[in-house]
Amino acid sequence: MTDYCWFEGIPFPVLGFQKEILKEVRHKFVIGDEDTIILAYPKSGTNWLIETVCLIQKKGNPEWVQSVPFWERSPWVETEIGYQALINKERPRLISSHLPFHLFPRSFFSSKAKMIYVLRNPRDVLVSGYFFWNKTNLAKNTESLRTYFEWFLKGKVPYGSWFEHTRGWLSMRESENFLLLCYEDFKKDPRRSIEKICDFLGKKLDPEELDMVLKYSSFHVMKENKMSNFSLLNEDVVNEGFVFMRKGTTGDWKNHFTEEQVEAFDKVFQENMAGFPPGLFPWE
Ligand code: PPS
Repeated sequence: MTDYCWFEGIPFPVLGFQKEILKEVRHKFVIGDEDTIILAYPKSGTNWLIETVCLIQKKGNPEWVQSVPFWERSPWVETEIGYQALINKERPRLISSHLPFHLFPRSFFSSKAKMIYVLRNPRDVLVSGYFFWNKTNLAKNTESLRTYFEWFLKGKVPYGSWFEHTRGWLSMRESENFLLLCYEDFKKDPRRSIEKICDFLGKKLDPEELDMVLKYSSFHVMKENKMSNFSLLNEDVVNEGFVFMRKGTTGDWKNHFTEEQVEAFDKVFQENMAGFPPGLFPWE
């Protein structure tokens, strides 16, 4: 694929996106108070969270996550298919999105809908994105991590700049209806993160139910679940060698960045994120 679907200066994937729909999503889509939204910059753990929330809703019973693809359980509001599905879906709805703050449905900002936002070390997001987008026909491909690294720092990757995206959404971190989760914390202590999500959503699970949520949302179980591991994606979207459930670890960037890239990344991070308390970013 050669380019993107550009909307308001943000590059979106070329398949499944339309400017008219992106516009409509922002201005016309109505989010209800009872809806739950899962939001993340791409490659931050969105699908892990979708699986977890679905399992929490079913008290750990895996039947739903094993029989319905994740994009039907929690459609992406900004995609053509997801938008249509959500308009016709009964409420309360689970809604996924990677949209930046300023392009998200405006109705959300005057609603009581709950949003869970996942943040991940952008260095790992970069590496994950490099391996993902290059094996799809959704975005501009590059064979070299060096080039992808440059595109990422300039925001010339799907959904634009990580820095702008993150700054936008972090502005909501004190809001009552906003839960900030970190991929790294989720990895370190998944039980604690699941408990946090349950508290936020007002769901009470007994210890056995929580064990089931832990089990069925684990990397290895999700990797085998064809409703969650992207193996149902059409061949016109993905290329040979595509693996969605790639590593599921923290710090993989250390295996890929050169010393020069480590320094260049730190510099851009400092320039862009200096105003935030360092404790917000719990990664090494
Ligand atoms: S997407 O395509 O933008 O919606 O991708 P997203 O789901 O946000 O992120 C994909 C990365 O999340 C990892 N992943 C997990 N890690 C740990 N545990 C579980 N259960 C899990 N499920 C998905 C997935 O492997 C991608 O990260 P990388 O680093 O590429 O492995």
